[in-house]
Amino acid sequence: MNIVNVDYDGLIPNNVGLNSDPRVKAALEKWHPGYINWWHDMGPEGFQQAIVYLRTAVSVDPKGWAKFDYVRMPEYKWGILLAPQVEDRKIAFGAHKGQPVWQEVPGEYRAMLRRLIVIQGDTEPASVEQQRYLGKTAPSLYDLRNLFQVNVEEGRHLWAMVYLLHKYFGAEGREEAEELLIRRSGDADTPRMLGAFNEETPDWLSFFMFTFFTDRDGKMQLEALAQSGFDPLSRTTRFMLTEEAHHMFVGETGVGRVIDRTCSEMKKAGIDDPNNLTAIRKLGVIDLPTIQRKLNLHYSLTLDLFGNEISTNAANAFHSGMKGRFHEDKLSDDHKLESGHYPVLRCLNGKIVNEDAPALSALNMRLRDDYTKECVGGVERWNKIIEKYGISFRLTLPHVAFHRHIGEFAKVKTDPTGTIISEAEWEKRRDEFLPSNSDREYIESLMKPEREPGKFASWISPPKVGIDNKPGDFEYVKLAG
Ligand code: BYC
Repeated sequence: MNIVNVDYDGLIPNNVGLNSDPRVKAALEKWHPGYINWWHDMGPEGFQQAIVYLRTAVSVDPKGWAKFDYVRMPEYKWGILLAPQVEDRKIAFGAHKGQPVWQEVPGEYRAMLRRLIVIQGDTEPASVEQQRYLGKTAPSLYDLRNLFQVNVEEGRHLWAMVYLLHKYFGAEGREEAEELLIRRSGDADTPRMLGAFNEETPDWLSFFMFTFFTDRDGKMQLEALAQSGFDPLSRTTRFMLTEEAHHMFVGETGVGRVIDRTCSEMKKAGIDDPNNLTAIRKLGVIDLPTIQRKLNLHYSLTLDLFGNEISTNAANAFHSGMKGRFHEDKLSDDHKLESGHYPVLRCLNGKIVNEDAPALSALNMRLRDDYTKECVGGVERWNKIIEKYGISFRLTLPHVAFHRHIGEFAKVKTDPTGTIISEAEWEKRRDEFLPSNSDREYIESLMKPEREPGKFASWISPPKVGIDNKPGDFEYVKLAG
């Protein structure tokens, strides 16, 4: 088997030698029709026949792993791809540090590992479900194509987790794989597992915020799983990270292009005051305060995905060698964390205070801090766009205590600066902090599809370069009929 090149002949492209693993091959082939049914039912609505210029992974060689071509989405080649095995790899952290990595599931960690894989797997189809109506209002064919690229790759990430379940978890794994096709984002009876994946993605600004903020949680979690001492999980997630980078690019440049259009139209119209919403909205662009409110919403929803600040689950996952820290291999401590502390923001006696917690229990917090650092970088790049136009407005991340549903701060209400406020004040000021109904209605009024190659909706600037270096008027999606 050539690990770098993918076997493309069968139903399921792969570099895991499926042909010589008849049990897993048969199980996956049995799962396949259910997946295709799910894609037809819950995938992008109204575009199953469209021909889309998509990237497909054909190798795991970092120098050239993808090819671009026109594909009908249900015919996309969803494959199983693991990054090459690192010879003599050792467990890098936790109680088993220094021992060879596991190629099979260690019995005592089976339940924990299964839970991590199932949670990871559950988020992938959830995001496709959340985004399924967006195609109808895409601001350009370029953006439509990017949406579909993200969607098919989230589908592939589901395959990645389902492979692990089928290969390593026997009958239980098969059951979990079935369940992954049954839960539905936002469903009252069978919701997706994590909160943010049951929220709506009602418009394109939300989509861009989601791919900036929530896909970045995906990146951080995948980075932590890529450190895993269970080698197949490490290799799977390492390759997933290659694809994930584009999703965050779509988010960051998407929000950046919205900001750019707003600022340039304000300048053209001679409007300096970013809070003059009436005048700005007449220009058919999204005002900066509304962008800030959307940012507040998506950042706070995503912070919930890091779990509780103090978590024995997280401590156990680390101690067992199943889930590491961000860039574990680049950190220079003992990688065991049996002693030592980490500062954790807590809510004690109605006050937000910084308290040292045992480092092992504070791992969710630590990953969340690493995440926030990356978010700050992106927000600063957005601010540079605003500065370029000389408009006096700065986007900021809200305080981590703001609008939380999981962890320390779920029990209090704060404003975006982290000042604790009463329920009554929260109710009164909510629309200052988070998108209001009128913000939503306004944004919705802008969501008119633009289907002509090279044209863009009024509220978003064109990208600087095309996908795969294609020219500005390239027909990224050939619509059926
Ligand atoms: N919603 O001990 P705790 C992505 C539950 S995104 C609902 O703090 P832990 C993507 C928790 O399950 C990345 N429930 O939990 C992005 C636990 O319940 P049980 C997805 C929540 O384990 C965009 C209880 O509360 N991958 O890839 O330390 C598009 C106690 O909590 C939530 C992963 O998350 C919540 N937000 O931390 C597509 C990696 N938070 O078991 C894809 C795998 C906590 O006591 N998951 N709970 O009933 C994990 O590592 C961890 O499970 C979590 C939670 C970080 C999620």
